[in-house]
Amino acid sequence: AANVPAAQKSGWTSFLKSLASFSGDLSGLTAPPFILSPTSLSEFPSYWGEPKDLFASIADGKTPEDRQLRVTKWFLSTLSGQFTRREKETGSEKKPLNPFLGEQFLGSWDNGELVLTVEQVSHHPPITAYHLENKKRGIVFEGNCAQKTSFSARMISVKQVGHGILRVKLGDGSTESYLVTLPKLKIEGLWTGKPYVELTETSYIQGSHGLTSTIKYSGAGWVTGTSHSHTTTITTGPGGPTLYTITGTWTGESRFVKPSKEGREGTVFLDAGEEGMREPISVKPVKQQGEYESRRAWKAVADGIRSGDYNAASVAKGALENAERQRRKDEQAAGQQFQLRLFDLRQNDPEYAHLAALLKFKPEEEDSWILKAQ
Ligand code: 0T9
Repeated sequence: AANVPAAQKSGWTSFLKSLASFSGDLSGLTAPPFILSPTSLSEFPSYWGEPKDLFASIADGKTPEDRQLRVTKWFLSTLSGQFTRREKETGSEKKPLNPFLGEQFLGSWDNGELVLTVEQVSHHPPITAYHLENKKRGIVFEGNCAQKTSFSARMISVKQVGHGILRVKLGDGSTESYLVTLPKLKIEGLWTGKPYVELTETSYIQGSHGLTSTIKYSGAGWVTGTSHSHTTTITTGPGGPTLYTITGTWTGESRFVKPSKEGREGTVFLDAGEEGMREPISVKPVKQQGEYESRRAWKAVADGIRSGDYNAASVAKGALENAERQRRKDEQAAGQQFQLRLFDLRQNDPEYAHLAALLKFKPEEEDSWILKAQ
């Protein structure tokens, strides 16, 4: 484990051992300091908004097919922010802070043209709800995200539980919607102390007009293969005739290949590596934040991690966690339940049922609900 600081080698080994005998929710495991991130998982939905111009331009699509291409392009362009940038910036993936129940992350882009609202709606297991809206362009992306993790063959496998629904208001006043399912991921590089993410299997984007994007992920294998690759097809429904095939990497260039219509073959669909295509979210200074806002609540912990004062970080984290446990106890004693502040839980959402049926997708029980912003 060449990348593990000498003093933390035994801590890392015992962390890996604890992983081997653990599955489900990793958030509670104690990891050695060098692998801790000062950022809470509640901030991660901001990756959906970073390619803000591609998100806004979905509304410029003239036909269902044009909009399906635009939604697919926006989706692919979020992936390098979601899955490789942290590793690139800090040398490895790190363990994010585990959001407390009711934790909020609020921010915007372009002076409030695009607004993100996030609330942690469950602590155990961790579930995050988000709402991203460009009011001017009439586009909303809303969803929830949880993870199921297991450990096998030297890596962590993560199934993302949850989905998003994108809605776009059309010129005639009607609304088109898109179900966005989430890829599975593997966390590799654990034994060398330099964890990184690779995506696997397939995710989908199902439009209410019937078109389907199928995104197949692959990585570097033993012998062949390029990291962070995908092949995406756009078909008239699941398994239907192919209109477009796009292949490349979700960190760099993707091109149209055969079969694709309209002489697009060979042309560039997206360069996800293009500078300036993703902009980080703007968040109020901590001093102006509300008491449930992530960066304010975690400030002492994050400061400790950033400055290497792990003792201060762990004392602050303990204090936050104790206060949370006490809140739950108080609620229980008063016969109350924690009330969400920003989202409502909706079961049996008809729009979701409709899109899932188009995709011939049988949602699991835990994924059959959605959270809507209040
Ligand atoms: C939704 C994303 C998700 C969250 C993270 C698995 C993971 C927590 C969930 C799925 C976002 O839209 C996309 C990106 C990265 C995912 C994280 C990567 C990761 O390692 C963590 C897990 C919980 C760990 O921290 C594992 C332990 C750690 C030592 C490995 C670095």
